[in-house]
Amino acid sequence: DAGKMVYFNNPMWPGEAHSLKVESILFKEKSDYQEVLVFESSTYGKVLVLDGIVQLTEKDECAYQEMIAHLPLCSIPSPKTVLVVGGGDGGVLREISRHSSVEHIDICEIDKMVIDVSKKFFPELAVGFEDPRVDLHVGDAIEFLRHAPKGKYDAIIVDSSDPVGPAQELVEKPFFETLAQALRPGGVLCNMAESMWLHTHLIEDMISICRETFKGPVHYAWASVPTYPSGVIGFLLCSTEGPPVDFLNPINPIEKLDGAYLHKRELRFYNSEMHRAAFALPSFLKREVRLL
Ligand code: AAT
Repeated sequence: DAGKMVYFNNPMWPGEAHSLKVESILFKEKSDYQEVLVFESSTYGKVLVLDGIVQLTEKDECAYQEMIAHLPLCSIPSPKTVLVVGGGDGGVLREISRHSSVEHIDICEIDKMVIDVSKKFFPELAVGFEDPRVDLHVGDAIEFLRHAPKGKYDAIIVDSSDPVGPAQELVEKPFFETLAQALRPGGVLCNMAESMWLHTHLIEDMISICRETFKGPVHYAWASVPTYPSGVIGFLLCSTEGPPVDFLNPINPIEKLDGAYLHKRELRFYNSEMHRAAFALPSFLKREVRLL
């Protein structure tokens, strides 16, 4: 309702709510997988909400999409083949398209309604679909990865929703095993990894699954995203056995890219300094997830 605050409550963040003021509701429908809502907010631009959870706002999407894409892609010399899991809004595609070394981008999004809604209401994100290197697969990523050729990808970016609803299995071990198999030796994974304030146990579980599956170090990075619960979001980074990857010092720095991409949008959040800074962790997190 216009002029009212909308409060986001969810068992993922018990005992608190975050809220935004609504100017107008633009879209509200149930897809086969989730409830899809788009509204115009007073101060964060348009907002995409799935099953009552904010997925992005026009004002702060840059932080999430730029970090989840460039943390992995700037950590390997010349990424060529990339897979995006989820990400149906196109924002991560928009970021990947800045990398001219990339030859092929597969994206597997379960919900066609998210793609359609983004093309209608979020053209600054959906522009990512216009990149001719993009190959869109509408379907469940679990199924897609079961059939993915082994060793196909240099990088996989898991831009999925919280593990309630269609993304439930995307935080479980069998899924990570299929991710590892789909990566080439020395390939990299960047996985959305929730809030260090709210989901320490979930992060701990994901880290131990990744340590077992990828048999190498697992790194945690984070960024400020004001409209995500508790205002931060994390990313898990790991690589398959092969040429060692130094995530902490970008070998393929964004500042050296040639700028030959279709959309001309400037980076708003990510740079090499933010890349390095993202791996600095508070002491409590180092202790709790045993990253010390
Ligand atoms: N870039 C915006 C941020 C997102 S979108 C997450 C996407 O993952 C959604 O479009 C959802 O439909 C898709 N998705 C969920 N489950 C699956 C699945 N099994 N296979 C393929 N795609 C899936 C994430 C925001 C994170 C919010 C943090 N609180």
